[in-house]
Amino acid sequence: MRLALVQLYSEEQSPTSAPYSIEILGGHVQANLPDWQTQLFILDNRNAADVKALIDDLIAFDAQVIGVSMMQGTHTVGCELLDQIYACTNAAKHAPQVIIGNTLPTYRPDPYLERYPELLIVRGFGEVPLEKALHTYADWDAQGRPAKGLDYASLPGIALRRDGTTYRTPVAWPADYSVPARVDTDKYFSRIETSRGCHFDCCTFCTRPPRERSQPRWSRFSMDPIMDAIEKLRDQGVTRFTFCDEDFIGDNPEFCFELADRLEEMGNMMSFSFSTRADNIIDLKASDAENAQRVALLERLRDVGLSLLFVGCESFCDRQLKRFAKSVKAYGNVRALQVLSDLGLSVEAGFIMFDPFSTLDDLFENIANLEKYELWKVASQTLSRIDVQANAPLAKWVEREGLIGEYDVNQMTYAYTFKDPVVQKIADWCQVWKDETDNAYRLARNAQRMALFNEFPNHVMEDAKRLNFTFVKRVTETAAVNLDQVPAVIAEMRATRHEVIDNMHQAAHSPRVHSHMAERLREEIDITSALKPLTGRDDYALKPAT
Ligand code: B12
Ligand code: SF4
Repeated sequence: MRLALVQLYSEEQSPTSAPYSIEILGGHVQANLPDWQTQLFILDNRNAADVKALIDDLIAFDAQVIGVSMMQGTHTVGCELLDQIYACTNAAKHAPQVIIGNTLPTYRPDPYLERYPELLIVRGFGEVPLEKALHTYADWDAQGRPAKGLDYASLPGIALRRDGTTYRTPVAWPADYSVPARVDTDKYFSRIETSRGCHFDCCTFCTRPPRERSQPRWSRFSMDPIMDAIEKLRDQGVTRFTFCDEDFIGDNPEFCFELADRLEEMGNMMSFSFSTRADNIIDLKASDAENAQRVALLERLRDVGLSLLFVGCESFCDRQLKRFAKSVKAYGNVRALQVLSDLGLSVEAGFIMFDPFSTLDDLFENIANLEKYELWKVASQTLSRIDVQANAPLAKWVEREGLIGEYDVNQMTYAYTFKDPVVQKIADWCQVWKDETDNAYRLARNAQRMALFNEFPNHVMEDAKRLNFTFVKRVTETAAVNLDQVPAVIAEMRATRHEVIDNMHQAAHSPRVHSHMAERLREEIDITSALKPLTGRDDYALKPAT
């Protein structure tokens, strides 16, 4: 039996971002269904010719089941692929069963089921539903080749369409971690997980996996398969990886202490990063003893290879944090970043300047804190606006306030207008500036992340961050007094930014990043520079002044 798993990419994902959804599913099938031969395929829509080439590969492999992973940004390329798969195989007596999963079909299955009625959709975690679907397929196959449109309705974690009605079953949590089947550890930056879900489960802008009331918010995998996955990477010569858990520390730091012990026993020479929230570093509501334990954990992890932390701060303004329901205060975010700095750990802080309800006072508060504590140096970006994602509580709120705009099927987000018209103008100016500079910024930032901030010209990113922060600060200060003076400020800033952009390009080219990955970043620069010229737009004065 043959299973093909395809990972789709869009411009949003770095070309070095691992095809981890299919790596983990491939690993799971290999471990649990030895009768199935699994092959992993990549379709990167930066190269239009790939769809035809992939169809040829799939036909040559003669897959009985084709699984396609459709994360945000991949709707268009995904439909192109599905159209071609069905066009090629519909006439066949035994067409392959196509299964799609990941964010887009999980939250919005109907458009896909309407267009492709024989499709099976997996909602949320894929391990259990895919395994059961393959069992079901194989059982039917044993009784003679299966007919089209098998009935998978009793499987967990799926959506399918019968007689014009969509049926959904509850998401299925995997029993344990499956050691991923890696595609190419030289080309892609490897990911590992220790848990699924998020025990905080509170933020209004976040789309969490669909879950029943009776289901857990967060669950930790067991230690052994995680260590197996790490050892396998080490044996392949990998020196850096990231734990991509949504909530790595979760509500059992004890596990992380044990993980540190196991890494030490292994004689770990690899460095790693992970993401967490500020209150998992310092919780202002907790006792000193509890906080001392948090710091001790970070020290322990640092000593066994932790080099970089992503902290989801999101804001340094209490009113905005309340809107985001982060249940963290601005000062809590600041303290957490100070603690990490004292520990000598590199940090990137998630930060979102604009949301639909931002006021000028909110912007000034964020700007003041970014400046006072020099947080602009660690903020991932200071020009960003929040994504209003389908199915997130924020989307309903924005809709209720009459601010919601068009739905983007690719990104699974809604356009929106800002409640305050001056903030709208500032956010639009920042967006134009970001569009012009973001290509270089994202490439260099990805390179810096992959280097885990070591052996990388970090001063280049600091210059870029200073430039962006100065931009948003000056535009906000000027707009608050006189909107008409903003275009002159922008023109002045544009005249000074070339060197910073050139340096980012050079940094992303840096051979110090990682030879193969740097090569792929170079390709990305060449492709995207051709598509989107970095400079040359002159419409600042026109755009937000309506
Ligand atoms: C690495 C990462 C990124 C990277 C790479 C993106 C990628 N997906 O490769 C980058 C930095 C580009 C990124 C960007 C963004 N990200 Co991100 N990212 C992650 C992160 C940390 C890890 C992803 C991962 O490897 N997950 C683990 C794997 C195993 O899960 P999975 O891919 O979902 O696969 C499982 C299922 O979906 C399913 N499945 C998937 N494919 C298939 C296929 C088949 C056939 C089947 C049967 C099943 C199946 O089975 C898999 C195993 O259970 C997650 C957090 C997390 N832990 O998930 C956030 C996360 C996915 N990101 C998120 C968001 C919001 C974003 C951004 C929108 C942020 C922003 N505002 O810019 C952008 C979107 C950019 C885009 N258009 O893609 C959200 C998504 C929320 C949602 N809507 O579901 C997450 C969950 C974080 C969060 N809680 O907010 N991200
Ligand atoms: S944003 Fe992070 S902390 Fe908040 S609910 Fe989502 S995963 Fe959890």
